[in-house]
Amino acid sequence: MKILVINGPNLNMLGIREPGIYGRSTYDDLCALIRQKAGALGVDVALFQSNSEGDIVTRIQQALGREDAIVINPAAYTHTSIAILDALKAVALPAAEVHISDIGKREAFRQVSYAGLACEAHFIGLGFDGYVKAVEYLARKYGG
Ligand code: CA2
Repeated sequence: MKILVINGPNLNMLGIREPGIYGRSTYDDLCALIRQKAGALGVDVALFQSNSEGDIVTRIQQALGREDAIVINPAAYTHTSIAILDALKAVALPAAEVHISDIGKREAFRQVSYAGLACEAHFIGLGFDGYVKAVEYLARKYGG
């Protein structure tokens, strides 16, 4: 099974600023954690991070025929991007939404998740463990 993990804008800055909200570990640490857990589950992972909405839409489209499921943290685009929602609906692959912080307990503008409407599972406020749980969920449900 192949899972695409998508991270949106500014998540490449993890560990560099705002450690109070997002922790001290870096984006490279996150990638290593996901690779290690996926390896243990016998799952192939592709890791993609972009600061650009269009590039995220394009990568979601490219998942058709390439990956079997998607884990996505669209970061700030969560709350604004109907284009990412439409791309997830268009490819219709099983998808899980992840947020490091608990967006339900933050500002009012973070209370809407457009991308989440196309996701069947949500791992919110669990830190990096949310990605591990999302990969586990998709591997258990859809893995060979
Ligand atoms: O909690 C999450 O995972 C978020 O998706 C993170 C986004 C935020 O806009 C969402 O509302 C919730 C922000 C990612 C920015 O990451 C940074 C990392 C280090 C320093 C500054 C920002």
